[in-house]
Amino acid sequence: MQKTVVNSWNEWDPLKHVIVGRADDCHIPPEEPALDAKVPEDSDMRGQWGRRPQETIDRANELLDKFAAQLEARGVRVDRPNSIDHSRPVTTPDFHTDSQFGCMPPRDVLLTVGSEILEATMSYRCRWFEYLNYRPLMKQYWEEDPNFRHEAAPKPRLTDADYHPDYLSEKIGVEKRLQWAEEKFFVTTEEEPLFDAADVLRFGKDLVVQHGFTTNLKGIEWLRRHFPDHRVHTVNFPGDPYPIHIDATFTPLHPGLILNNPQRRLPKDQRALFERNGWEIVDAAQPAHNTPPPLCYSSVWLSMNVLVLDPKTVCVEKSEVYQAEQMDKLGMEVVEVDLRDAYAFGGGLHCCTADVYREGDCEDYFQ
Ligand code: ABU
Repeated sequence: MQKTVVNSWNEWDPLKHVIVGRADDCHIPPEEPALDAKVPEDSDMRGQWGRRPQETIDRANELLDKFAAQLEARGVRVDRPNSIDHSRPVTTPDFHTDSQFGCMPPRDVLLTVGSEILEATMSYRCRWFEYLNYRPLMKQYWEEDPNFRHEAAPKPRLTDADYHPDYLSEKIGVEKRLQWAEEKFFVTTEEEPLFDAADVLRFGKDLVVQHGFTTNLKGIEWLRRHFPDHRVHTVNFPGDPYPIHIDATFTPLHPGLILNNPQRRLPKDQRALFERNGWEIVDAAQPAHNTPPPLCYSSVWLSMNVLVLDPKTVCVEKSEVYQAEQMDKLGMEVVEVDLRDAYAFGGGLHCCTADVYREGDCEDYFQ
């Protein structure tokens, strides 16, 4: 096998090497502040925790394996994580939680910028050790690629001071949540830097980062200082009552074109950066489903959580027929991937992957 080279500067250049997650030993973690804030109030997940049913793990793994084989058939090298024991509790001097989460989805934990893979701080206690699922791969890449920079952001303490108690109430209501989103009052406080990698979109020299439940302003400032050669832009989406991870909200397809979640509304002043540089922001098609599948944290907008293989080719979940139709109209070749039964394990096609190598260099798309 060819030796690894780590290189990826954006979300659309030709993909040649990727990590695809596994559903092995995935758990629904016990209640904790940041996680509870994300679970919708009418969700079937409220009050449940423990190892996910084996038949759902097997089914999700079957789909993830098939997706990996589809990518390999298109010439993409695929690596898979090594699951740790997610039933083990996490205890630090600052907190305790009775189980962990899983090795899905890698996009939340690993941020690839050029020749660097950065392990995010994370903001859920149950995800504190999640990077360990990927350490065998990081070790291999480090040994094979002399230019690979393996970095880890400072582990956060995740004491109660990291979370606003207002979000701990059983019934908040969507109206109140939307008001808080408008005011940029999220469950995480500014106690210490926090970010999930899936809140970051890479546009070459520019990194666009969502401020929301899983990434705070200090986390964004940490990224700014860590990547001094990049411009880091903060965005937020006041139409999202449960704002975590930017990749079901704002999806660049190739230079000049972004899909936008029509419900979540990027504010006008934040659109300006894209519009004055000639980028078109197109509202995404409606999702094909009215509800997420059972025991799923994510919203129906996983429809737009697509994986771009190159500027003309995109993987779209098979049942998301409206999204596929829109991609076709936008001139993209659509690769259908059956993944809906794996959504519950942490997301869609973009979520369940993490870039290792895309062709191309760091370009400057904005002024
Ligand atoms: N991890 C992406 C989930 C975003 C959403 O629920 O819309």
